[in-house]
Amino acid sequence: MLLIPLIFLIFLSPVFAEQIPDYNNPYSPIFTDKSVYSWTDKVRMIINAPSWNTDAHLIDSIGKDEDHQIKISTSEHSLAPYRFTETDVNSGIFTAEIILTGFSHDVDGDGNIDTTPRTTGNGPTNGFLEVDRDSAITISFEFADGVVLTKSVPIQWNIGKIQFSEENYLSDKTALIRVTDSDLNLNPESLDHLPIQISSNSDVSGIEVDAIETSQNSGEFVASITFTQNLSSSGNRLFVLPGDTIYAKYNDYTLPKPYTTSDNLEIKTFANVDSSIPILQRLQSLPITFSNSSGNSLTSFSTNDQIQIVGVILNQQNFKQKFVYLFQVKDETNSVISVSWMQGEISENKNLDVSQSWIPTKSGTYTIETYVWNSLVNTSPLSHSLSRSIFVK
Ligand SMILES: [Ca+2]
Ligand SMILES: [Ca+2]
Ligand SMILES: [Ca+2]
Ligand SMILES: [Ca+2]
Repeated sequence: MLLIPLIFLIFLSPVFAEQIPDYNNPYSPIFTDKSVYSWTDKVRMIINAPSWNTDAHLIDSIGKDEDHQIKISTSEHSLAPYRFTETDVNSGIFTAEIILTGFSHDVDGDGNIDTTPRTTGNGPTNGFLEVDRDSAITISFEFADGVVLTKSVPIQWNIGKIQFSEENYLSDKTALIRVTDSDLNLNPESLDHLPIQISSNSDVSGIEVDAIETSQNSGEFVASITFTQNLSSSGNRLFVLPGDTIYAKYNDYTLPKPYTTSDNLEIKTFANVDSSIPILQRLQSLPITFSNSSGNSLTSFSTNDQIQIVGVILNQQNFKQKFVYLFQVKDETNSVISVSWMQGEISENKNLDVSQSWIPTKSGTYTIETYVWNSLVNTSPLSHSLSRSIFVK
């Protein structure tokens, strides 16, 4: 409670240093801590009324007497008289707060109403006021006989926002998801919760995580998740394979016009997850060997013999890896005379033999090169390329 008047004093001091009340012109020394409120916000109000500081040694209060009452109202409901109290014995600045209680509404689509609308209280801090979605609250104070000061502030719902803390994650990192929807700050005096659905390409049903409001009255909700490549999704742990896109979403049932109160909108976002292993180290490629059609090792080569070129790749990661293995044969002039490839997937912690046959038609020296890529489209190498030369008789 001590902090609030201080904030207002900082806010007010430049305004009132110069301003002189002129009751014949619009003069409204009533201030609110926000220019727009959501339906269940806390509203902090201040009225500058030095002439109501009747005792320089006592905390004065205003608004409670019938002739000069303060009224806080919407078109449907009102709190009156409502008492404001002086911030200090001799400040002439009066404050109060109320909590908006919205109207009966189901904010998460589970069929149950999540609000407790009520209008009660007489100030300075015990007030609750029912409000509609697109309305306004008006604070009025009969400052002097026949002089009524008023201030109106709109009340609106908002379309929520959701985002991951990064666009790209490595698979060993933690991801934060943040939702901003002040309409879901249902209780401005406690931390509210918001369930968020998270999924990945490899786990489309995914997980539901509990996002918690960052402070009692922030309307911002945060959850964190970790990734796993070899366990199933559970709690805040999501099964994700490197290369996946991950998705986060919730349904906003508190939408501004032109939506109606029965509409809802899926608020969603995505990010990418890549392996924490550098791409060139994801697979290991062993030196190629040669064999004949019966599988026996070849040490010399003749024209028109079928040569089986055999490579081995190793996946020491704890998740399966897609790959393209490409063979390329070049002659003495460095011209490519044969290219072939195979595409596949290698399981975690497994070796895989890959082979390709080639029949040389001319004698000479040939160079056989092999490449291991992630795909034929992006062609990022997953291991170093290898080459080996042979002489064909
Ligand atoms: Ca006083
Ligand atoms: Ca509900
Ligand atoms: Ca809250
Ligand atoms: Ca909303």
